Amino acid sequence: MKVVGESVFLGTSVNIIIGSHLWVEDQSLAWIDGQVTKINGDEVEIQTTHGKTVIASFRNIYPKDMEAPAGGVDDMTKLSYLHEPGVLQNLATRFQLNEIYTYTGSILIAINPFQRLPHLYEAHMMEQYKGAPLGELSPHVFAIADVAFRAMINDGKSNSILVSGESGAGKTETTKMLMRYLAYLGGRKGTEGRTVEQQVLESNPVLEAFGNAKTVRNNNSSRFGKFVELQFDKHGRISGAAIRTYLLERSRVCQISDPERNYHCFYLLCAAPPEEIEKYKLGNPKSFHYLNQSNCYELVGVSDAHDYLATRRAMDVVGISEKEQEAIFRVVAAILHLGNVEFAKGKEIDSSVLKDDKSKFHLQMTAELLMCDLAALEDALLRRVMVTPEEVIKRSLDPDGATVSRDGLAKTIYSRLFDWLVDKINFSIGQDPNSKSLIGVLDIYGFESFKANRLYMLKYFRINTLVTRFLTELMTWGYVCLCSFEQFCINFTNEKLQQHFNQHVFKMEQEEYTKEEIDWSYIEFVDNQDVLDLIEKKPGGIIALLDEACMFPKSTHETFSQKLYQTFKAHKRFVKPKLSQTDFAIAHYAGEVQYQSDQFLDKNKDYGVPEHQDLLSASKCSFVAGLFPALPEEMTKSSSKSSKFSSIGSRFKLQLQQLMETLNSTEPHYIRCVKPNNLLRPAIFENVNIMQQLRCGGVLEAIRISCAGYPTRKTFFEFINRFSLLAPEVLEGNHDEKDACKKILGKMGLTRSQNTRSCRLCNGFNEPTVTDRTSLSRNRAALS
Ligand code: AD9
Ligand code: MG
Repeated sequence: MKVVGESVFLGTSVNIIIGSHLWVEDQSLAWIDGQVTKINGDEVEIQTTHGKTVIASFRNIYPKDMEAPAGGVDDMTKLSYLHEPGVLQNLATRFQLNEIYTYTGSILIAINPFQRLPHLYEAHMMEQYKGAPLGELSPHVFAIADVAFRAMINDGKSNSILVSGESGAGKTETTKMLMRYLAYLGGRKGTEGRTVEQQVLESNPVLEAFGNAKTVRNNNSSRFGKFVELQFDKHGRISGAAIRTYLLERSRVCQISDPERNYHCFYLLCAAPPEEIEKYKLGNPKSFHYLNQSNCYELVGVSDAHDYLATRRAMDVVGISEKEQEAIFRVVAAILHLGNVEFAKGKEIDSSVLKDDKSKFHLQMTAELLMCDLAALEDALLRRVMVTPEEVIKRSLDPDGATVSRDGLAKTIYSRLFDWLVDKINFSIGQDPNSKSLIGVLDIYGFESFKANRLYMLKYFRINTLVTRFLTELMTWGYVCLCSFEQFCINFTNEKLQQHFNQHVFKMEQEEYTKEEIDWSYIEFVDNQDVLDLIEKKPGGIIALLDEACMFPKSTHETFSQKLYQTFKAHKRFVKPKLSQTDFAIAHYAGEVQYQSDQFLDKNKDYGVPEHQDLLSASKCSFVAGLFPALPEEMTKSSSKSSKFSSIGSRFKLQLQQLMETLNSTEPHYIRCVKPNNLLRPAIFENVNIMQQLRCGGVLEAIRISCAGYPTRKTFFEFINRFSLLAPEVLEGNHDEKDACKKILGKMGLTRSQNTRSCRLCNGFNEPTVTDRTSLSRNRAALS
């Protein structure tokens, strides 16, 4: 047949003829396949398999591999044509067969099946993956954990596994699976009692009860980031662990939007056995303001009563005593009662009083449960101490001010409680000071570009519930973007992790080739250092300017936004949206995100209200007092009775820096979780949605590099160590390692021409310019 056109993809030329099978872009399906029926100059007419006739230019069509295996390939680098539609098609084919895991080189892509697939995780599967070389068995999280474990044992180096993906993509489930497998490898078999690994595993349900909630994207969404460090002794047994958490979403404690829920623990406690309900004067969750802002109380397939008991059992395992558990749930109950305290206008201007007897009852319950003084609690909610150069005065708060004070107290108590749990778990699991190697597992929120709070909209747009519901719906589907400070921090995290990914996969790869003088057609990637500078540079970055604004009493979000516009008017990653005077947008690596600055100042301030601090540090309950340790005298003196400002943004930045330092000292492994649909249902594969996630996660770039590069490297010495048994004679009197390696290869009949390979990303074939060191590694596979 006559060749009449040529398409170029990823640098490769492909001939197009009438009848060629192709992929062409489609708005609703991302890619659609079809056959060429006509060619007119630069354009082709395609009859798609969906019965459409489409005209497309050569630039926008990609060849379809008609010989691709029916079940897809388990490693994308094995695809004959490496392009977006090929990758998508491969994932879709596998997903249909419930093959949810696929490699792209050494990166694992995990598509959330939204259904239990028990056969994948049974004990015999763990047995199978133990020690199996990567790629020998079907792709699996166990295989990645196994590689990390072997690398740690063999090289004595710390490893980390970074699990990423958007909300609901399956990060936490994947993390739990990884930890189960590592506990299996590094556990003490047959040991009685609470072992380190049991405690590590049981820390999950405890932290989930207090740090997870139902959101529109995930019924069990982690509202905090988590890095679990498993420490191993020299025999490869788990000898300690440390859990670090990041940025718990505090606002959820007092503000939820339909159809989301507050943290699970509140509902669990409301479903506790009757004696406890009676003791804490609880009852129907619908009677509590912090829970009834949403109409969602129950989760399909979840029994809160069962989970309450399971959480208590898990608490036993992680070493939280019966007495401490009682105090924890007493504090949870106190927060619910506190939320029901309402305020009305007082006699004096701008003052407030308790609204009614119901409020008085709840205030009394709060004081009883927190074991603090009732009058002091009321005072702490209704009045603020003001320090002027002349005197210390008590200023009354109006009902709005008192409500803010109440919510502030609830948030502070809850976040202290969460931090206490993390500290307690860490303390009781214990650290191994002698451990030389660890495996870190990171489960942290993915990039967010479309989230907003319904209450926020009600407050700021003064629109009715129906409209809000509609807008929420749109936001869920990604059509309306209203991002606030939390998303800013989350996206900042993802920029950091993306840079880590870039540096590891791309830069290091390129540098290595340059060092070895390998002819390497440089693959371009977008470096995001400029976005990071925009956010975190000190001085002058957005976080620094925000801190400055927070410390200056007259600042408002308007003045803060103006400062941003002025400072970054020429920054190519900063955008001032046309239709707003206070929003700003950042061109993130994964796309542009518009942030609403309205609440940035408030959310960045981590007020420690001294009245709240004093009240609770004087609690008769040692647990509650322990959550609010008295500040050292000099600190109390220097700040007098004013609210102390500490910046959440800067603290988070520091935490991230520390995390990056830890990660940089480890050998990383990546798992990219993908959410196949927004309905959270099995067997639905939404092409456009998935394509976007693959782009955001750098998966397509990673495919390019793994395929074009040389993924495994061994030194001559390692090669000889491993393969000299095939030709022991070459070592006799031979002191040149390189020469010895050549001879081993020669004896096995592997000549240099066999060491070169076709590179589907470059034009034609690689020249045999690969250095011996690298080509030897290729032959390792051939030899074994
Ligand atoms: V979030 O950012 O914390 O909101 P994650 O952590 O990415 O999110 P999660 O692991 O919680 O998502 O998974 C969401 C839900 O998907 C789970 O509750 C399971 O119902 C479901 N899921 C995820 N992975 C698997 C799996 N491998 N097998 C079966 C799964 N179900
Ligand atoms: Mg999670």
